[in-house]
Amino acid sequence: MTMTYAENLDRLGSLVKQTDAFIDGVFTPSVEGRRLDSISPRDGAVVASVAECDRADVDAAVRAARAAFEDGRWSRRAPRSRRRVLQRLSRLLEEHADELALLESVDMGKPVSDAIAVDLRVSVQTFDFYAEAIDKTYDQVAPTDPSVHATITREPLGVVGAVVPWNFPLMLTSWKLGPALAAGNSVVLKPAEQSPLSALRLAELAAEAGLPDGVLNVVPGYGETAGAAIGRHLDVDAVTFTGSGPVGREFLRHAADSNIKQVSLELGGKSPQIVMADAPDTVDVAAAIAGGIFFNQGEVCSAGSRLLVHSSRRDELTEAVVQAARELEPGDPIDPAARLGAMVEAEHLDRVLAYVDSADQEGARRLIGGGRRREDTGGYYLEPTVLDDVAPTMRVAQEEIFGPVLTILPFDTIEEAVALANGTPYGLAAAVWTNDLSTAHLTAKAIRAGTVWVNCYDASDVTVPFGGYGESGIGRDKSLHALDKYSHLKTTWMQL
Ligand code: TXE
Repeated sequence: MTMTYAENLDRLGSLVKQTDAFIDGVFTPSVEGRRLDSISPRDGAVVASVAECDRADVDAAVRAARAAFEDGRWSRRAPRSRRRVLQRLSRLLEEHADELALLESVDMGKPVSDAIAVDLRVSVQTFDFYAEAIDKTYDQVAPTDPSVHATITREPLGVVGAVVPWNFPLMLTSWKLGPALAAGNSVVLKPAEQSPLSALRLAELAAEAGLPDGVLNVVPGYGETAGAAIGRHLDVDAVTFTGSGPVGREFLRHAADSNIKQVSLELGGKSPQIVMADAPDTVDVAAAIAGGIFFNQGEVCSAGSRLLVHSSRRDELTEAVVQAARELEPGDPIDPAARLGAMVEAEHLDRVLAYVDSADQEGARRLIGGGRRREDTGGYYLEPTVLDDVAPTMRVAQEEIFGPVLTILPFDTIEEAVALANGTPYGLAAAVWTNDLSTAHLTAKAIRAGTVWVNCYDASDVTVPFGGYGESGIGRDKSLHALDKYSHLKTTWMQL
């Protein structure tokens, strides 16, 4: 990354290139002509006015996606040919990484350095991975009686509706689009109303890469209108969603009430970071724990929001984590020096502040944070916050806050730690810090979560699945396993 703060400020005026919906290969206003303002959390100013799609636009997008799917312009292409297009898209994302990172940062408030180092790097890798995978994936012949020949082949599902949130707009989009497109599906994508810009630019780059018209359609709009229209649509074969639990439930209801479309859900968590008595050096652990909760302003589904600490390590670790929080000052997200950005929108900032208030009222002790910062900018900045004396039943210990708020709960035995770790309806991720091999293995096995980190936090790679147990959702993103959720398995019997 070579960008400077001054250059980024300079580029803002000419940054936004596409603001209309993308349907059947054409950027187009919404049918009703309505528009929604995308507000930048860095200063509360309007970044762009974007087409606000509703049911009629979703209908048009699904029609285009269906037509593209049925005529085979993408779905029946040789996998090798799909590979080339997706690889070109990956190269284009790489070439435009600075621009896309800045767009992401302005639109939703994350530090631009993180957008480069994480969001763009991962998006590029994700398209590359599925491009590379798709012409190396073989179908199967079943080990049946020799008098018959039974094959198990994969077929694309058809039209996939992808509804994504605002915390990693481009990265989560690539987690859905990579495998869905590689497998031959057509997609109707609804970005979050808070962060529609990178998806529109992605669509433009996909067309430049050679993705045929109609295969990827982008319908910016609100959840209750455009999102629900995707969920209820009779001609959408599957919905892949990342977002809140209540909306995940809505999609299950929509599927039941419409065409039993396949639904996969990634719904967040309340992930524990368990520090055993024999954990490694406190300074290292504290730095990782702070990163695990404060990265991306805590607006991370796998944020390590509960620190479960053995009583013997409590005082030293608490002090070190508070010190790490003290060193993290929110800054203008488009300044490459910023390590902590702005909360996505005013309503969300209020929601997080209300959680901190609830902790005060329920008797938790605020060690640091909980206050707004940089209010004079008009942006939505919040100090990193650490809460001690948290009881497992408090709201801040049970519910996803989705902000830079760490809760501390002590324990005395490993059994107690595991019970606390498993004591929420979620099961997305967890970390265990210990120098004892058996403790590491036994705890990792006992925790009900889709990902368990040992002596690290947030380690991530496109090669491993990501998703949750319990109310954290259904299905997995990433890895070769994600191809399964965008493919039908067909059995064909031949009597010989
Ligand atoms: O999520 P929503 P919000 C959690 C996190 C956060 C809370 C609320 O705890 O504080 O959810 O965030 C679309 N039918 N996560 O309100 O509403 C919406 O337009 C169809 C966890 O932003 O779930 C957007 O595109 N779609 C999380 C997407 O759903 C609907 C990431 C997500 O918005 C809809 C984000 C409806 N009725 C929030 N209502 C994670 N798992 O990482 C909304 N949408």
